[in-house]
Amino acid sequence: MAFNYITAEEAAEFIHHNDNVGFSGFTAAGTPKVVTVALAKRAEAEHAAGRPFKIGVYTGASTNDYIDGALARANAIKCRTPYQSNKDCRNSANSGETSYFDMHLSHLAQNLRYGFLGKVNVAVIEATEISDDGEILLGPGVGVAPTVCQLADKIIIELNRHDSKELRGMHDIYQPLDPPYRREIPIYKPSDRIGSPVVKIDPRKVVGIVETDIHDGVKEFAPADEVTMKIGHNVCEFLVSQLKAGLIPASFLPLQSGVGNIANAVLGCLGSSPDIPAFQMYTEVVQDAVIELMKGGKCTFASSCSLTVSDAKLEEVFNNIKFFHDKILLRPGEITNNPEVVRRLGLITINTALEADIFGNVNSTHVVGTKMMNGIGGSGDFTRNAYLSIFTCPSVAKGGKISAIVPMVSHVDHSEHSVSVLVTEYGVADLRAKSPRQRAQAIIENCAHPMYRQLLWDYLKLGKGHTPHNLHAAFGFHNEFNKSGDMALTNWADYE
Ligand code: 0RQ
Repeated sequence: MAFNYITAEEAAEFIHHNDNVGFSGFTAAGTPKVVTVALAKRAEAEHAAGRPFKIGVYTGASTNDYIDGALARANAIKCRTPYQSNKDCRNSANSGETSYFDMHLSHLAQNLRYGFLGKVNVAVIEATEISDDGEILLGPGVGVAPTVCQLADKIIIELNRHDSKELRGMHDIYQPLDPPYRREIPIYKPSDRIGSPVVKIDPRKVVGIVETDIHDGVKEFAPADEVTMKIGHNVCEFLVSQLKAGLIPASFLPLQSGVGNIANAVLGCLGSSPDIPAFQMYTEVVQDAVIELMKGGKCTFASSCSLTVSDAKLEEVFNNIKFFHDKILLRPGEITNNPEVVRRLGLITINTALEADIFGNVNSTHVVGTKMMNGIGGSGDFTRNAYLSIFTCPSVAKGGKISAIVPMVSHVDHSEHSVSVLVTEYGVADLRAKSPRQRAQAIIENCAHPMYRQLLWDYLKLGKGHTPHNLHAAFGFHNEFNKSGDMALTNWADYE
């Protein structure tokens, strides 16, 4: 079939007010880059003419400024899920302008298929290649692309000449059947290939192809600082102790690691530890540190939803494609984050908390209980089903005025039942087989910043019962921060 080659502006005309639009990619990797910018301009023009123009935005995870930034600034997002990390999109969610609903990443594809989120009208897909009979070779991020291609009436392709065709063979595209017909997902080790190297679509749905030549623009991470290095060492020492105690099999288990500076530093430390054996990863994001671990032989395989690596690292991967090609598989988020597979493979999961309470509940999303930061992302998919779920965070934020260890979290993403281990730069609290009082002791002693320890001990004295909370004082730290801007000034006498 001969496709229509069109401009981004022409492509944007296929998207109407109130449409739900699904996008390819995961983080910035493999995410469309020009149609949404044209769409944002169109929305601005419609608004200027006094007409409404907003769309629903469904993606694999966070995107790039071309989607979340451009559309949020144009006030063109009606609803948004499952995850974002863009300043303008965050502001739009926090002001209530955008209806953002924060969702486990593994749920999105099936919730779309079940019809829970309404009709998907249009899919905008970044492709490296498309064949006449509708086989799409995706770029370095998969996300929810196969599902939105299946569900949408219209498909717009951004054919990105920048992506290397060497990616062929690195994707593993598989969609499970829906209940009551679903079977097990036959992944028994991270490298098991179960699907197709391409997304197969009905070519008649393609309304146009827009050619681009733009890189993903993933930024390099900040070099690890003293705090992130200490967190990395603490995680590493803990895992070594577990190996020595026989609580992790000697051959080790596959790792999942979140994104960000802390995750990067933790991976770096695992890589340089002679006591950690070579391992595989079953994760959602391959970031720069994983490429380094592969080069050093420490990470032998990674199953991921994206190659979210800096431009220089991606270049390096393509320049050494013979080495990397059989060490990476890129799959849909529904598979990379699938609870069934996570539980079967026995993952060691490492994610980041904004705050944790002294009983082990974790808040990954809400600043002081109300303001959305990014979203739960894949952290819940992995944490709830892990062999060993670890959370890391610096003990304080904002120069010490915020303690990351609080009496009660101001929002719960991961409950005490799913969190096995908490790690800060001060140490490790192993929460397994501990009562709430014992957990509080471990967390205050090992993880809290010294300047907050006495305040936390004093809080415990105010509580009663199995989980010794004092509901009057439980948000004392947060109340004090809202009042004076410094949690350290909390005075429990105010609550007696
Ligand atoms: O703010 O940048 O203004 O200084 O939060 O904190 O310590 O740099 O850590 O970048 O890893 O982000 C939880 C948000 C951590 C992230 C979160 C402030 C702090 C700083 C960032 P500044 P750090 P990170 C895989 C798994 C959920 C999704 C997930 C996240 C900023 O890891 O979104 O895990 N996780 N996905 O100063 C107020 C506190 C704070 C605080 C830190 N208690 N109160 N502000 N900050 N603690 C990925 C995917 O799903 C794709």
